[in-house]
Amino acid sequence: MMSLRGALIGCGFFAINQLHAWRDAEGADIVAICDRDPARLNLAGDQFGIAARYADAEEMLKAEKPDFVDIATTVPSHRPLVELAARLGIPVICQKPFALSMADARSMVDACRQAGVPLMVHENFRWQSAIQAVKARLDAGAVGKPFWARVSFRSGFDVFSGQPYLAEGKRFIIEDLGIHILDIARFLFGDVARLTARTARVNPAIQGEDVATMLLDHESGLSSVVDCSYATRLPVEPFPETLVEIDGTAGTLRLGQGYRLVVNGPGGVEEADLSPPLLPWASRPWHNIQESVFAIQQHWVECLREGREPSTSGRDNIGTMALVEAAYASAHGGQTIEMRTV
Ligand code: NAD
Ligand code: 89V
Repeated sequence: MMSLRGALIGCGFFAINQLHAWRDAEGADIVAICDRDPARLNLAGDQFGIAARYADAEEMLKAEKPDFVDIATTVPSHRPLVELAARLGIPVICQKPFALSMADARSMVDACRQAGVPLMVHENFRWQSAIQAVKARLDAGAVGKPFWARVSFRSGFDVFSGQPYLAEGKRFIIEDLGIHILDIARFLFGDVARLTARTARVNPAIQGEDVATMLLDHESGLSSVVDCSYATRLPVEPFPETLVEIDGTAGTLRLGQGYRLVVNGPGGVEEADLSPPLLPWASRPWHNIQESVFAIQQHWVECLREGREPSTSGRDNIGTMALVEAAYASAHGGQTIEMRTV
């Protein structure tokens, strides 16, 4: 079968991971890249041997007519680029955070639906193999019916040196990182009826919040705590691990630091090491995220070929975006937010 011809927009910090993963993915190749910064464009083009290089996304998409486009830019450019892809009838992947507002997110989803164009948000954290393994245990009934959970990401890692824009926005941890952790909570425990949040800024050198604690009432009746921090100094730095605790009617599950899984269920105690593989191009501590980038991109290729909706389609991601908006509204006003109002 012919490989799908992909084009990528935005050759910055994170796109290098996406380009590595595209090289590994079966059934797709990146044939053209675009960045309005010529230095970044040429660095990526030379590293990955891609000759077709453009400063303008519309020019690239019209000239190359790719089978899909991967938008790896930061959020302000997402809506114009996704809507451009929809107008040109090109299936589109868009990085997280998907949109600046719920209105923008809905507009992009509508534009792609009306054009009949598949749309996936590059929401990769649920694709980490440890998280997939937790989901498989839950689906198999390993702890019975879950009634309480905690999904936690606490770190003191310096994310600002690689991504300086993270220090500059009025919003930080919920929008950039919490969005992943909230998505994991939705992936594991389903949609949410109401949410309450509190935030803090501990690091005085940044503009936004770097600590967030959220209480989610899921539609299933389960309560989960989703907590994130970039102000937490632990003896062994866990970046970028997401820890999970689940209590169910028939047992408990713990995904602890060091990717240690302990499940206490009706069949006894299972202990497993869920450390992710170190892909040949990956580097610690990012290998966990890098593995999930490969997994989500391979998933996209399979979905596109088979005409299936991706796990993190634009439609699905509206649910995660809504949790982010609700968290900011709750932290700002102090009240609990009913999700149907977001
Ligand atoms: P970056 O600023 O390093 O790179 C973005 C690049 O896009 C820049 O080179 C910029 O010149 C280019 N660009 C922007 N608008 C453009 C346009 N209209 N046309 C052509 N080029 C354009 O940003 P980054 O750190 O690589 O982040 C990109 C996205 O990836 C962000 O949304 C971020 O949240 C996300 N991200 C995701 C993860 C993850 O694990 N899922 C990790 C890091 C970053
Ligand atoms: O996943 C992300 O979006 C990254 C990081 C893990 C550093 O928060 O920005």
